[in-house]
Order: sequence, then structure tokens, then C-alpha cells
Amino acid sequence: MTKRKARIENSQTVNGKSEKLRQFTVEEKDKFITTNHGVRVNDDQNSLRAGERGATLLEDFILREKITHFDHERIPERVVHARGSGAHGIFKLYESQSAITKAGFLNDTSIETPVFVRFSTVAGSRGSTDLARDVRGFAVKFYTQEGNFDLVGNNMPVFFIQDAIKFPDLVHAVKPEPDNEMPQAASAHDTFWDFISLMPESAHMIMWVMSDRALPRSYRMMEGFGVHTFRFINEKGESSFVKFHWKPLLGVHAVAWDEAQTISGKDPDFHRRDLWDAIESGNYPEWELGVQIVPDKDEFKYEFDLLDPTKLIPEELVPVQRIGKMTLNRNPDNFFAETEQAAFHVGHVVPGIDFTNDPLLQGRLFSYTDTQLIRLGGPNFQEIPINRPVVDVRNNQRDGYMRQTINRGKVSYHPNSLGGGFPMQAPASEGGYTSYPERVDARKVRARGRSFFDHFSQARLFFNSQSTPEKNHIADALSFELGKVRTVAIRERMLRILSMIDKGLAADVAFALRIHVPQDTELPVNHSVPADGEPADFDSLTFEQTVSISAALSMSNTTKDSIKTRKVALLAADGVNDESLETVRQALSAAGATVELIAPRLNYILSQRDAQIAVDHSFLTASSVFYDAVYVAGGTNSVATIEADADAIHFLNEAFKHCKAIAAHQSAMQVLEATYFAKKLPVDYEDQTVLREGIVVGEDLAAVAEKFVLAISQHRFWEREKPRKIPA
Ligand code: HDD
Repeated sequence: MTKRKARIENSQTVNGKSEKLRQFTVEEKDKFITTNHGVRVNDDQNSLRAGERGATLLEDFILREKITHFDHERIPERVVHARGSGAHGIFKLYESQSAITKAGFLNDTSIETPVFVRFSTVAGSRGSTDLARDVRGFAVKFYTQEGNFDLVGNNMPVFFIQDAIKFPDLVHAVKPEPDNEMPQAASAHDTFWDFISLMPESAHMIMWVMSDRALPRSYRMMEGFGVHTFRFINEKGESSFVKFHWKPLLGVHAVAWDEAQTISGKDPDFHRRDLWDAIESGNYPEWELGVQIVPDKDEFKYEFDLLDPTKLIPEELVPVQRIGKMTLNRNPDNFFAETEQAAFHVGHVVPGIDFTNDPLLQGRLFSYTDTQLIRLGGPNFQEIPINRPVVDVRNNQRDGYMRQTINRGKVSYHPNSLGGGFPMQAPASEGGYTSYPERVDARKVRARGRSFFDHFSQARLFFNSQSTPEKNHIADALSFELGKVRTVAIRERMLRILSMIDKGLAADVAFALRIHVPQDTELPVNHSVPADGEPADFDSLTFEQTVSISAALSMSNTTKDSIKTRKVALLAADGVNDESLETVRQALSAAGATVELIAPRLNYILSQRDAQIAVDHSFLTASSVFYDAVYVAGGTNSVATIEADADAIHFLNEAFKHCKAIAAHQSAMQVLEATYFAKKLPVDYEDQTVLREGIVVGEDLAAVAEKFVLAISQHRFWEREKPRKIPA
């Protein structure tokens, strides 16, 4: 065993990071208030004055200190991904990956590696809504025994641009417009689509962002991707290419766009709350880490370039192997100290993981440290507790703002003799990082390879792989976004681009905008030029595809076998039939759902048997958009009250509109009949349990519950959306 391996094995701890954070964590219970310098404060209500009605004295060091600290409480928000939520957890490996990587945490199945994860939206400010149509950041910091490895990914496997030099342009275009700072957390405006319509390389990513992937039901129900191709290096120094994936065990699910907009108003913290509540209630979110491995020799095997971040590797070509599981099991103690100050960096790698020449990745390697210098205020941000590795940090870097470490001795240089030569360089056998000695023989150029110029094939692959409702959602999203664009020429340019992806899609959007798909307009030129000359027309740059449909790209093929952690609303009022409420509630809870009772007023309702049943929300504070499904309990008086309550009927109509499972006891049929959708559904509600398009009604409560659980597990009945559109 090498010394490096021994070091890793000897230092296994179960969440060693949480233990280390504890030394920085304070509790105030039974303690006196003190100043920042430890002096106990006798009066925290009154400043020191020259007489009861007199001016405040400059000498009041307690007042001065408190106000000064307050005045400096804010730091710059992240320039992108400002809005986010974090959680602690662990990563556990299933099987050693030593054949392909020497990374210690991917070699030893007995190690539990602590992680800190931050999910985010990209465009909005820190206080913006969670439900914006946007990419989600999925950043994971692994505190490994060989230092920190950060996998700074997104919930989409590709990106808008191929070269980091375009990143500031992309972000300037999508952020609120600079003259009036509108709109907040939205891409539906002129500058974004102006830029996109001039950047054909963004076509594939645009398909993802206009799809329901941009509207996750929960952070816990979205995939994560490292996006770039990275390298794995094994002990022998052999390299393979790797793409990283996170696969959520609850499946990949989304909300409807209309629903997202309502949630944004009713609970802009929807995703943050969902993550927090799930962890607090012990429903720990889980993802499997997947890898797609491409042997070094296959670098040029595919019709797309592995270095192009606007391309994915279809799972049909290279399957995703699931190699371990991440569980998030602890909420942060302090949002600012942990989530806000967490500093991620694609350049934080450990031995066994290395970069490729993807030009987007290469630029990111510069950006992330640089941004922390301004955001966290100086070069010692790695000493902030959340950013510290669990292993020792030893080097000759010194000083700078807010330095915490007290380095002893005279020596802060290497080589030295006065310090005995320490700290010393680590050979690879001792875990010293060595870069993959990739052979490079090239001329310096500002140009892209021709292999980067097929912008439409994978956009088409994505679109063709979607189910019909998913395709409709993409067309609707584009119609919405381009409908908010004021400049007609931008709309037309986008339609021309869409027509390169799918003529039907372009026609649908053109119909909604009531303009024609321009046939003869030139496509926007590529502003980048292939290294070997002028770009030819786009058709000649379209390479033949080996995969035309990829099942993994459609959310309709995701896991739909559980209702764990799904939120279900039970509607009832005084006089509710006890069995009709409790049988369904128990069945849902037993299947892992979170069930909440909603009534016209708060506190409690009285059942038929005179039991006081606790109410979680009234119709005033609840909304259908907070739930995945809704059930109407029976009982004559309860049913009559709910039927007469406009908010309850709106609740049901809205749930129907958003394609959710709806159930009712047979005796509550009249409530359903008061909705818009009763007229739309060709359902025969005879005295039997009916499951059609996600609507379950019946007398037999056990059967209703069983079918309802099945319906909720399907997530949504998108098929009913177009043919049975209702006002709500
Ligand atoms: Fe980035 C933050 C993901 C391209 C520059 N990025 C940031 C975060 C995520 C990503 C998840 C938030 C981290 C956190 O929670 O603190 N970024 C990506 C992905 C990209 C990508 C998946 C493409 C594949 N990013 C990208 C480029 C650049 C940046 C090309 C610059 C050249 N990203 C940044 C940044 C941020 C950032 C400005 C803002 C805050 C931060 O880094 O810490 O440096």
C-alpha cells in the first residue's frame, strides 16, 4: 500500500466536515450579550446620551460597534447564480473505480465523503423567485481526504456558448436590461433573444431552457451534469474521458409554466422551502453519481466533439454507470456563513481528476477564484469554515485581508534550509497532484475547430426525443418568450433558427406570433470562424447522427414508481365523514406522501363523529400550486360547504389545469360537478372507482386510495392539458 493510500484510509471519519464546522458554531442559550471584544453589555435598548432628551455621545462604543457592523453586513451577490440554497450531506461509493481513476474517494467504498451542495437559479438576484424559467446550478463540494473536489454543474448537460470569452456577453444579455433593470429573473426580453438569435451555437441549450427542465418541481427532482468532458487518470497514469451525471432517485419532474408563475407570487421560496422541509422531516434527498466513460483512444469516434460544451454524449452511445450515492441530510446552521460564503471552483480537483481543453472549461478555470476575491473580499476565502478542506493546508502563502492562520517561524519560501525544507513537495506516490501530460503541438490561433460547427443536430435530437406534451411546452415557452420580445426582427431571426431545428416547431411558434417563418433570410453568421477558413453553410456543417431519439432526454421516461415526499391536499369542512378522510390520509402517508388538510377556516374542523381534526391551512394561505394532488373528502355538510366555497372550487380547477391527480369520495361528486372540468371530462361517474386522466372517484375508499396513489405517482396528466383546457 502506498503512503498516500494509507493516509486516506487512516483518516476516515463519518462526516468529518460537520465535526470541523462545529468548532466555529456558537449557541446563545444561557449567555449574556457582549460586545465584539467580549465586554458584557448592560443595556442594549438605549444609546448613551447627554441627558434623557440630549444628543447621543460619540464615545458610545457599544452603539458605534453595533451600527458599524450592521452597515457592513452585505457582500456582493454572485454575479450569476446569486439565488441559491445549500445543504450538507455525504457521498458513498458503490464500487471501486480504481481501474479508471486514482481519486481516493472513488477508490474506497468504506469512505463516506462529506459534501456541501448549493442549488441555484442563474439570472435572478439573491431575493428573486425560485421558479423563474432558468437553468439551475448544481454545485457539489466533496471534502475528500486528498483535498476539495468541486463538481460545479447545472441541471442541463450542455451550455449556451462554446467559448468562455462569450460568457460576459451571454450574462449581460440575460440579466435585467441595463437602462431600467427589468425584467428580474427572466429571459423573456429583447436583449437575451437578440443575443441568442445571433448565436446559432446556443440552439441546443435553448431547447433545454425552453423545455420543462427549466421549471423543476423540486431541487430534489432534477438531474445534475458536470457539462464538460473531464479526464479521469488512474494509478498507471492512463487517461479516459468522463462526463459526470447526478440522477435523482425520485425521478425528474417539472411544474407547468402557468403554475410556476403563480408559485413565484405565492411562495418565491418554493424550492428553498421544499429542500429545507424535506431534510428537516428526514426525507433526505438522494442522487446517484453517474459517469460516462470514453477511452482515450475513442476521442474522435463521435460525430460531435467531446470538447464542445454544446454537445452531450447520448446515453445510447455511452451508457451512464452509476458509481455512488449522495444523500443530503443536514440543513446549514447559518445561511450566510455557509451557503452564501461557499466558494465553488471547477478548478478544485484532486489527483485522478483532470481537465480537457474544452474552451469553456478553460475559461472557467480562471473565473471562479477571481470572482471570490471580490465577492468574499480577499485571498483568504479558503479559510472561511465552509470552504476549508478536511485535510491540512500547508504552503508558503501568507497574509492578506482577514488572515486566520497563524503560521509559525521565519520561513515562508521554498526551497529553504532554515525551515528544514518544509513544507515539502509531495511526490505523486504521496498524493502530489500531477497534471496529465497531454501532448500539445499546435499554433496559437483565435479560432474554433470545424468539429464545433454543427449547431442543430443535437438540438433536433433533443426535440425529437420529447413526448408530445413536452414538445407542446417547448413551443408554448418559445411563443411566450418571443411574445415578450418587442423587436420583430429578433422574433424573425429566432424563427429562422428554429426552422433549422424543426419546421413544425417553427411553424407553431410563428402561428402564435402571427408572423411567417422567414424562408429566404440568411441565417445569422457565425461570429466565430473555423480554423480552416470561412464557415460553409450550416447544412454542410451538419454531421450525420448515429442516434436520432434518446430516451434519457425526455422527462416522460423518468422513474414514476413512488409518491414519496409528494404533497397532497385534503379538502374538507365541518361534518366531514371520518372514514373518507382518514382512510385516504393513511394510505397516502403510508406511501410516503406529505398530507395536509385544508379547510375554509384555520385551526380545526369537527367531523361527523364530533372529532376535532387539525387543519394545516385555510384556503387563504394555501394554494393548489403548493400541492401535487388534491382529494375531496365526503360527508354531507362538509361537501355542501366545499361546493359553495369559491376558493375551494378554484383550487380544484387550478389543480386540474395543471394536470394533477384529483380524487373524491363518491359522496363529494357534487363538488367536482361544480368545477369547469366536470363538463370537459367524458367520464361516467357511476358508482364505481374511476381512474381516467388522473381523476379518481368512488365509493370504495380503499380502492380510491389505491388508484389515487397510482395516479399521483404518474406526476402529471399532461395529455389533458390541450384538449381539456379550462379557465382557472
Ligand atoms: Fe459558472 C457560478 C455552473 C460557465 C463563471 N457557475 C456558478 C455556479 C454554478 C455554475 C453552479 C454557482 C456556484 C455556487 O453555487 O456558488 N458555470 C456553471 C456551468 C457552466 C458555467 C455548469 C458551463 C458549463 N461560469 C461559466 C463560465 C464562466 C463562469 C464560462 C466564466 C468564464 N460561474 C462563474 C462565476 C460564478 C459562477 C462568475 C459566479 C459566482 C461564483 O462563480 O462563485 O465565476
